[in-house]
Amino acid sequence: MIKSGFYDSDSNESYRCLIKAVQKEQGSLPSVEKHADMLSSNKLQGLKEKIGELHYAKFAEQQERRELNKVKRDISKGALVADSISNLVADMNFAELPKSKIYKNQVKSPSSLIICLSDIHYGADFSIPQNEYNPEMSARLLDEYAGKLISFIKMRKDIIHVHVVNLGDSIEHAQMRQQNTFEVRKTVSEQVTEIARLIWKFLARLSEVAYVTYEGIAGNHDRLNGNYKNALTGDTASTLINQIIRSLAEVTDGRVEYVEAKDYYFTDIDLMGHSFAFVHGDKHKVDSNNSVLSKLGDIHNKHYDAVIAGHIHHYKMTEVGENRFQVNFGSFKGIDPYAVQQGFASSRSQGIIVVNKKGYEIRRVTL
Ligand SMILES: [Mn+2]
Repeated sequence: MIKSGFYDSDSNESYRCLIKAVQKEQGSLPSVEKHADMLSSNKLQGLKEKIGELHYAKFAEQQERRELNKVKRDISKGALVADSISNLVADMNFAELPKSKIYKNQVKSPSSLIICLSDIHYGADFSIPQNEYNPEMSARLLDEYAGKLISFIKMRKDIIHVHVVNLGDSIEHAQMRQQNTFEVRKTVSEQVTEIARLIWKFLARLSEVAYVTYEGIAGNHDRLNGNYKNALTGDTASTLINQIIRSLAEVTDGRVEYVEAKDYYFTDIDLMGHSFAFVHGDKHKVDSNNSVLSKLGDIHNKHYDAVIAGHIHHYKMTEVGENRFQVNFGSFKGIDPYAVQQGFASSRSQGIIVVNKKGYEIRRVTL
């Protein structure tokens, strides 16, 4: 009745019977079968309406959830970086750091040193007959590497400016490959903040004996989204690490200087008439394609002396032109279960380039 527009119609039983009696007299009352049909189709209609309402409610809820997730994502992106950095800075006891004596305006290096950090894979945790590796070892090896470099710089006496270039894969990540989740310790955010702190310590130690600049590019393990097809360009651990180092460099004024890499995945350094290009090695197959050096030169309109990469976890140097090289430096991680499975073996190593006006020398440093 309400649906037919009679809002104030009576609804008592006698009234209903009266209407029925009139309908029967007029012959407008439906047969028993038709009546059953009507009932079921009314029910069906009612059901459809209910489902429609539910659908709508669900849709509205989905919309709301989508909005909420977007807000959550936006907040967490900013909050993660901000939290990581503020916790790190709050925890840092700057008084404990070695005093830095050399500042930018004093720099006139007879020779310069490029120090590469590659494939630290912080967070990897495994023990196999051939090798073991874990976060504590990453810290120890970074310390050892710093010690070797400091002795070398002190011995040379002609190196004042040190350029540190991080070639990527600073973290192991946690969701990259299904099969490696059991060889991983710590969450991605812990991996990022802890390795940033260790890299900072490494830079601070070097700043005892040289003026230090730092820049870093991303490797395949640095992608925050494990699936490379869904990965946003630059959404990487190395972007976070760079931000942390930049913030620390700003508050410690002159100890270490942060330099923005040319790109998330590429950088280059011009030094005393020589030019060096740096990539991780996953996108540019430095180890197997000898034309990478000249191609990078074409893209960046520059004559590069050498291209330096990491990625393959072993040292490899190929002369691709007259005194021009394609180089892969080794890893901190060393041989891992994946390498064993693939039949590769290699030791831990990193690499440096000593540059002066007369030339340059690429060296492997064992760890
Ligand atoms: Mn790697």
